[in-house]
Amino acid sequence: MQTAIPAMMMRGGTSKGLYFLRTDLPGDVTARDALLLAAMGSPDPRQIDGAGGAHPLTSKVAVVAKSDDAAADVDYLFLQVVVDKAVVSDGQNCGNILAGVGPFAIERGLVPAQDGETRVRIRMLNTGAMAIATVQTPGGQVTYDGDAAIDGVPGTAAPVMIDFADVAGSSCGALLPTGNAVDVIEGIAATLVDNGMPVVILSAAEFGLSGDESPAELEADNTLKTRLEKIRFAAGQWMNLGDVREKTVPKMTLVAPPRHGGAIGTRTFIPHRVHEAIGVLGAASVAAACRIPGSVANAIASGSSAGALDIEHPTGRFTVDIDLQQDGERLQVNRSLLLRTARKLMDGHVYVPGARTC
Ligand code: NQM
Repeated sequence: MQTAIPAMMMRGGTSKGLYFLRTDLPGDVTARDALLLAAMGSPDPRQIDGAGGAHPLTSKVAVVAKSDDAAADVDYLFLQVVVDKAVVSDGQNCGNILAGVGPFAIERGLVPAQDGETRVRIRMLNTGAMAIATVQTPGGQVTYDGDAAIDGVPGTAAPVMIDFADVAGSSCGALLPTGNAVDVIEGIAATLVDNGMPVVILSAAEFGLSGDESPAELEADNTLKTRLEKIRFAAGQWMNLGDVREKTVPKMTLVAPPRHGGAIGTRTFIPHRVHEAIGVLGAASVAAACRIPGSVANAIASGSSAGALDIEHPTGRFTVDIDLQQDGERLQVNRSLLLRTARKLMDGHVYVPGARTC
């Protein structure tokens, strides 16, 4: 016997996952996680018996509900379903999957669509921070067609603008959790930053790399991975994240001078596979670091000191419009604005083995 659970599969930005209404999932977290593991086909490196795509970027879940917070329309909980372990983690947020939350919420009737575009105020439960997504809704219907292009996704689609007002320090308590623009860990200069995603920024040159290596080349470098993991464990403690051995944060971003006209080159370990592009909030954190005097990224970045920054990544660029102000010692990120697209891929039921018990 199988149990059918209503679900929508969407591409959100450069990621893909299943979107659920909270009311369609068990309230008990252990039962919910068991169901999600079965739905995605984890643990299994190929996720052959489920809907997951055998990579962290395609093994993601959004749980969406009407919000009881007057400042938000909907609540969004992001869950990372680990591909090869029986682990479901709420320990990080995901800005790419966030791009599909507005369209999904409108399609499921949680938010009324306007004629033209609809602003959806989203409370991101992983961190408590807010985002506003602007969804294209001509004639009061969500449209996925459009001419917005984002690197890492073929073709074009309708734009989803995402505006983050208050994400700095949302996981670590401060934009710079140690209070320093640079710390030295395992003999390597590192910037520990959280503008929505905890990220450790390191110069690729410190590891003898150009920063232009492919994800596959970096993933094949076991010595590099061992060194980065040692730095990550130490950085996790310094960033108020505790023991991060089983966590997917902090992300490890190697930076290098730009090669394609952008502000900075990046390669990001998330944290064990290398991102084919860069995460949304990961990019927002790197962009903030580019503007922080004395940081590892600031020393390498080129370009203007205000407005939009192009973060280069393995499949193109990611533009983040960032407003960071320094008031004496205090650094304040007023907003991080960026463009994503999303597309509904499937709407129906996902089937999991067995009868539903709760
Ligand atoms: O940083 C991958 C992704 C992400 C996260 C990861 C993300 C973000 O690209 O906001 O989007 O870093 O695990 O989906």
